[in-house]
Amino acid sequence: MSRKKIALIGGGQIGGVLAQLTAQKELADVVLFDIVEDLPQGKTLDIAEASRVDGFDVQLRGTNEYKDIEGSDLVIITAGLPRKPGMSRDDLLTTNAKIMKTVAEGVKEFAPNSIVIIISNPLDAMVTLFKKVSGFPANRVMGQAGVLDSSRFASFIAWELGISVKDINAMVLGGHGDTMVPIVRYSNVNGVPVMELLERKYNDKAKAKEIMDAMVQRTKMAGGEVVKLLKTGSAFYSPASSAIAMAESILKDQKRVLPTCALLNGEFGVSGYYVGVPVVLGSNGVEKILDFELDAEEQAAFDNSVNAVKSLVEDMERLGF
Ligand code: TXD
Repeated sequence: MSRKKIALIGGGQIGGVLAQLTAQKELADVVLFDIVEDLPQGKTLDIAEASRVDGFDVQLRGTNEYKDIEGSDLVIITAGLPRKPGMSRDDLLTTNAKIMKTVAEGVKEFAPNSIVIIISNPLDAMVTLFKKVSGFPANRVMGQAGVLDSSRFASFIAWELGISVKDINAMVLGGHGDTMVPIVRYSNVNGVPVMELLERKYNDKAKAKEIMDAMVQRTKMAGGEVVKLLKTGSAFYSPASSAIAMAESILKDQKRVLPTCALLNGEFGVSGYYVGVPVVLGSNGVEKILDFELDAEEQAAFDNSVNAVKSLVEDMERLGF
């Protein structure tokens, strides 16, 4: 059996870590594409030269030409610019939409059978645009946000309880923005409800709620918290790890259930929009969306998040995309 092939479009901060993790896990051969000359070639050479130390046997190649992504099973897209001082949301939307359009055209031409995971921001709009331009079926176009947002939420819960993060189950649904919806009701430590543990820890229901509300708020603002510390860019280790978890489930047909930005067709009461929901990821990409009943408060928060996604998509259409 020949090795799988991953194309990484965008060789910046996240793209570099994606290449390294793919190699270290021996998931697939890697082609790292960027429009900046020599950058992807330099990064892949650097990573490849650690192959003896790390003990991996995959090929790594940097390129500035789309034809090199030919035959890719999976494509992960990070191409795009982060917001700079003085740039409006519309400015960023226009710039990144232009980039995403050219990327979608390149992927459509040279990797027409690939499964695609998009990471570029504004996420929900970029996934929508890629789908529109490529014409790929919905099961092959998805976005990464929920794995990261959920991992952040789980980390905060683990730190608060002083318990291994491995045993925390916490899920964040909705769009990738301030309106995302951490699902508190089902957060648990190997089945034990987190809220009950907090109530016992503080022996006070109101205090437990206050602590949970703060963790929910921190989860929603977690991207900004990292940006503020880094000053020159946004989070890149954790977004890369999150996309790799999705990639691994797809390439190895693990059928893991991961929160994924997927096109809804009636699930959670929504049709025709990309929103974060629990998804079974396997060799066919988005194989199934796991719909379940939200309570009134969760549904209201989810609908609010969907409205934010809708207005983002409308803004993009208004700008001509
Ligand atoms: O969870 C999530 N979805 C996210 C998303 C979490 C954090 C950051 N997220 C977004 O990912 C972020 O707002 C950006 O839109 C992307 C990529 O973040 P990264 O930190 O990797 O950005 P960089 O370092 O600026 O890298 C972007 C690269 C850079 O090397 C550019 O030269 C390249 O994109 N680029 C292009 N590549 C290919 N094709 C075109 N047209 C192109 N234009 C720029």
